[in-house]
Amino acid sequence: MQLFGMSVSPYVSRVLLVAELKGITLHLAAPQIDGALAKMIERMSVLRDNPDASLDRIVIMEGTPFMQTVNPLGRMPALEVDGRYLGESMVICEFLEDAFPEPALLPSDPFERAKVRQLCLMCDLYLMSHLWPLAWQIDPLTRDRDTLRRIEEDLHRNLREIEQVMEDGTWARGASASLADCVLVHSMLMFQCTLQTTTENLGITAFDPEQPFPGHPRLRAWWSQLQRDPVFGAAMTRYRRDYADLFGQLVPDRSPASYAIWLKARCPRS
Ligand SMILES: N[C@@H](CCC(=O)N[C@@H](CS)C(=O)NCC(=O)O)C(=O)O
Repeated sequence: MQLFGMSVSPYVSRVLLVAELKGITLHLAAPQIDGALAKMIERMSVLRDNPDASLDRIVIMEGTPFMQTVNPLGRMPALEVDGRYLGESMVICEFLEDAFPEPALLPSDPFERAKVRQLCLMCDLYLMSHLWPLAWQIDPLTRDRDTLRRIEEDLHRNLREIEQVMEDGTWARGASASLADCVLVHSMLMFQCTLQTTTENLGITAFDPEQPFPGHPRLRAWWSQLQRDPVFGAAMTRYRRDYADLFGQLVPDRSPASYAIWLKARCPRS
């Protein structure tokens, strides 16, 4: 089995973590990624010379003929299984759960299974929807304090809602790691890494690396316990390193202005 995508994608890294917990060997392939990165760097230099240049929407692998063959949306991840392809990270995670039941990452009780799925869906549908609007606020030229405050309020509301579905203890739900932990941890990391590219985390305290999740004690306890777990802790370190490597390639001077150019090159607002 091969997984197509890059580990900095929280959708890709959740699948990698599920595979690791189950002891499955999953080869990670990032087809055409070097060409796509070179193209991105070229687009960034066009934008630096001509900030008003209008560029088509391109994202790292989306739209490449290969990715569209393996996933109609052209998005990562896609999983290859005996020459067949599967898209959507949650579907891939559940496929791995069905095909490799041990150790179980969904509880056996149907209601509890549903609660784990509820957490995954809440994360993808609501929390993750704030990521790009937040990233756009990194551009100091177009930053809008009101928008930023609104996003922060929404984030705290979503975190509170997620916390209400979680349980006290080491894991998000139940007595052992589940799909919910794999999904939540990488989404939270993506927010944290994105905000850490800015000074003072853009003033958003929710994902502060030193004091994360203020006002969300259950999430806070969960996060610190996960960091101490050998598999989750190592996955968190790996994700942070991979994000820093990619960001370092694309925005070597790490300035907010260059980051804004990167955003524009990656995902121009039409
Ligand atoms: N719902 C999808 C979302 C996947 C997704 O949006 N992936 C992003 C990367 S984080 C992507 O492939 N974007 C296009 C690109 O970067 O080329 C899933 O869970 O698999």
